[in-house]
Order: sequence, then structure tokens, then C-alpha cells
Amino acid sequence: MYGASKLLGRIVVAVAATGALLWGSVGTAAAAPAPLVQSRFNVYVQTGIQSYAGTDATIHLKVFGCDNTSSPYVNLDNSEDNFETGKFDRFGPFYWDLNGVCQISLVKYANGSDWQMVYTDIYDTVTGQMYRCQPVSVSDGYFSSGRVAKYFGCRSL
Ligand SMILES: [Ca+2]
Ligand SMILES: [Ca+2]
Repeated sequence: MYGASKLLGRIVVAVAATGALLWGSVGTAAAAPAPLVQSRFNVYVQTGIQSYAGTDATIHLKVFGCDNTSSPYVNLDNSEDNFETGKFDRFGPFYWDLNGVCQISLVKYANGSDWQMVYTDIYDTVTGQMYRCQPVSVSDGYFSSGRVAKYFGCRSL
């Protein structure tokens, strides 16, 4: 029985991973070619103010437009000590072809402690449009100490 339940666990994990993979590639299968306008983006990340909310882990970001566009994964890093407790980090500029900003993926790697993300803002410096990508709850914004990948919806501010 133990072996069976362990196998089931593996299958569930495999299905979840496949689902994430399919979800991530949905954009490339979209039919209508949208006009691509490269824009210049800044990214702002607010880390939680609670004790130990910060991390030194590597954080990667991917931004999904509202159709078939997306950015590549980028490593969020600058010369500062990023993602510290209560810190508001600014990254960029990034040059991406996106039609709006509807969703992001954040991947926290296992090379640092857990992390609390309060919100991530994506600013299109060409159109002046700000998008806020926010967890639906405090726990949704929590990344545990291992490698964690999460998706967050974004809205125009
Ligand atoms: Ca840090
Ligand atoms: Ca840094």
C-alpha cells in the first residue's frame, strides 16, 4: 500500500508538472498573430514586512501578455541585496513584446530561505501603464524554502 500511494503521489506530481508545462505553452498555440510592439518595462517587487519575510534566493520572473505574448524568464537581480524584509526592489529596464500584462510566473530557487511576496508591479515606461500582480491571499504570496514556482494574475492600475 505504501508503494502504491507513493506512486500515486509521483503521478500527481507528474500531472501537475505537465499541466504547468501545457499552461505555459498555451500562448504559442494561439491562432491570431497579434501586432508585436516592443516596449520598455520596469519591474518592482515588494517583499513582506514581517520578520524573516526576506530571502537571498534567486528569483526568476516571466511575464505573460493578454494573448500569445510572453517574456522569457529573467533573473531578478541588481547590485543591491534584493528581496530583503520590507524592501521595494526595482529591476530593469527589460525590452519585451507584450500585448498587455495579464499574468506572471515567479520562480524562487532553493538557494535561499523562504520568501513573502506582497505584490509585483510591471510598468510599461512607453505607454505609462502600470500593472499590479498580486497574490489572492497572504499564503498565496508565500514561497517556502525549496524551489517554488507560482502564477499570479495582474490588473491595470
Ligand atoms: Ca536578499
Ligand atoms: Ca542583488
